[in-house]
Amino acid sequence: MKQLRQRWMPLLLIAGLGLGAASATAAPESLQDVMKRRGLNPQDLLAAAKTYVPTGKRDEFVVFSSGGQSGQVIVYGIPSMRILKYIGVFTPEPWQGYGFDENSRSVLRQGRIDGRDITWGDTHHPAISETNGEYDGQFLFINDKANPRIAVIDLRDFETKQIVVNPVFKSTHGGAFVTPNTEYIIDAAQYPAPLENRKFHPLEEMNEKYRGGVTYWKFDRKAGRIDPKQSFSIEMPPYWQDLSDFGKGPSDGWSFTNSFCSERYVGGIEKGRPPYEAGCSAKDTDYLHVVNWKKAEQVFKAGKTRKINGHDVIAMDTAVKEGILFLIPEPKSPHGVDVTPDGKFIIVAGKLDTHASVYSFEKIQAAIRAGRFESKDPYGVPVIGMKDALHTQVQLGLGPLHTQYDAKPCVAYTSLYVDSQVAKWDYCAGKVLDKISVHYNIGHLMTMEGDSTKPQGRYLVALNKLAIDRFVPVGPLHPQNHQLIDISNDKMQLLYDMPLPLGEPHYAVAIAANKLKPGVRYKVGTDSRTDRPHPGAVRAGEQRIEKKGNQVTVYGTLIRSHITPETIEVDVGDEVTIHLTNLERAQDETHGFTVSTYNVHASVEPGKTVTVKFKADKEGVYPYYCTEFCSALHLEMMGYLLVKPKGWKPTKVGLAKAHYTEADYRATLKKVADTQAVIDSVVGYITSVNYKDFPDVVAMVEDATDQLGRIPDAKARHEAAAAKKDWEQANLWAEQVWQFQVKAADLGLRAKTYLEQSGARKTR
Ligand code: K7E
Ligand code: CUA
Repeated sequence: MKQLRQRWMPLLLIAGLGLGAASATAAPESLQDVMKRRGLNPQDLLAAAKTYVPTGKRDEFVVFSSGGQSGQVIVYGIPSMRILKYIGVFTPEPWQGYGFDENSRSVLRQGRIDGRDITWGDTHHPAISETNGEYDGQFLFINDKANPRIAVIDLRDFETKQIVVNPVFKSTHGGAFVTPNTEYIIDAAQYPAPLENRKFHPLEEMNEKYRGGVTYWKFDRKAGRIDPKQSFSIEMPPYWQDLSDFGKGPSDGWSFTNSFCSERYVGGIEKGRPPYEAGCSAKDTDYLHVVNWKKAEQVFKAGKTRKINGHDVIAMDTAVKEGILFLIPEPKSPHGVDVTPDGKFIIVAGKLDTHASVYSFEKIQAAIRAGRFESKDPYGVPVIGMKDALHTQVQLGLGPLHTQYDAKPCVAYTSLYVDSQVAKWDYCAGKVLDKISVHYNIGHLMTMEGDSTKPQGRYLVALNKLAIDRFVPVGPLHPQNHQLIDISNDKMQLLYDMPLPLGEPHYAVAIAANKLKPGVRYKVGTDSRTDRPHPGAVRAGEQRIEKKGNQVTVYGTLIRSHITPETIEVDVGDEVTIHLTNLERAQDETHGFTVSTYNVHASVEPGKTVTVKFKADKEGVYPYYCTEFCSALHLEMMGYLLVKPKGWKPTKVGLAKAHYTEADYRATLKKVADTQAVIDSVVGYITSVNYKDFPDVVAMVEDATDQLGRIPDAKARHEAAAAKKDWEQANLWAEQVWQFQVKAADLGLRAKTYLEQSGARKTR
């Protein structure tokens, strides 16, 4: 430190800083100093201490947030609110190669509608797979409202594996929510439309020809995919179905979907009619749809369905006849419907009502069993009286939307959109416990594992629609604002504001971090989008280029810091397919791959095989290279695609020579010997401790051994060249030996650091 100060002193003097100033700033600030300088109060410090995660430490919870209009999923940690990842889902994501390599493009292609690529999504509700009602950390689902689709993300590698298109709806909103054992994922329609594809009916036929409904997507957990053939929908009246939730515990086997605009109002301000917003909120109540999905499943399996667009739909009259579908009035223009963790109650909040309504599952069942219905709706669906189904109603404030649950029994949190508040209340006793203001206009809110049977409490995130004055201005489009709130005490405490600049995240789910067990590498040669061996995978030494007619297929590999092959020669007009396998085993040793101006990109994590494909329709010379800074020689990890014009003949043979001398060769040998000494000392250290207890280190050691194993061949070549006094060849092959050493040493040093930081113990 003293030495450093002495070295910098002349510079400080030149910069015009006197000695006095230098020594004043050199004294470390105390906590009091920092508080004073930054204007922080003790409450701020407490909040900071509750969210700060020191370097080397990790978050307790992981959040999967909808990426809104970005069509992606945002992953961040709690309590730090640090962003960990964006997962490409409905939208191409270049870093992950999503949409720029063939394997991920095949996932995006599943999301085509009417033969059209749809490369954006309006993501709303993520859901984590559950086992016995608890989050199991295996899969994540998320819906696209605009283009009615659901995606499956595997949490073993955080990659999107499947997109399914809803066959009967034109927009969906009430998904994704899962059954307690993830047999089904629900998605409900939003805006009614004719169910038959490409069928026109005028708005005047809204009541007769337009329909809503609910889809139950069957999830095959073993395959890790939705099975569309085992999935079905229930036709519903053209009320605008909205959010949904599945029952659990006593209410397992049932699902709940609310609705708005049960007026079935048709606007048309152009024709002098009052607008949708007026007509759709005229009545005091809308309908909660109560569905016996276990019975619906039997009806579907018994074949009592109608095929619409090739998909099984249980018709409304069948649903009524079989006792599958019931309605209950709910006040007014409701939004959220959330089943309590014990499965006994269903809480509905009406946007235009100040109450939250707590429906009792037991009372609903009693009414159904007794055949006690107050009426039928225009489609013959039995309507249970509101008072026959209500447990209680609690006045919370203006614009209640969504409800989440605490670890403490009976405690719920409801977002108040108009009041910009979160209300903490007791749904058993029916009273408000606390309120906190948020900034501003909260939509969803989320507690830790809050959709499961075992909410973890602790923290709540308010997903606010407006950020207005919270952040440094960045133009008229503001970031979103996720506010972290401590709910572990009686009074809620606001801890942190996080700007999210990637679309409007409608909803988010949080899981205990220790439940996630993602892998760090693939089995060599895996197609990560199908989880199967990739047919284009090769091992070291099997690389080749095949040409059949105008089809050129490259079977290549990637390993620090080398792309095999280094040259790809094709004729203009050839169709080029490049399969690339990353042979690395070391953690985080990802290589990227792109070819200049052909709009392809791949992210090739350890063990993965990825394919890029393009038509070489422009003659010329196109460098390809690795796009991840993967080693000291990353910039050299490149090659050339040569696209030769028609009828091209070589005119010059052999490459330019650099003319190295014997002295150069001797100098390189010296460098090789010095590097070997470094390697020997690192190897000495690693083998002196229990490194075999650390799988990550074992992987690095394997990779390093691979690199060292390639030295004897290069060594034989430089020695043979030296014997013939071909100093050019001798020097270059000696350089190659050094390249292998450098890569091995890099791995060895990383392994050593890892072991030292992980407290490895001496074994000899
Ligand atoms: Cu924006 Cu759940 Cu789609 Cu409410 S939804 S806010
Ligand atoms: Cu591989 Cu850079």
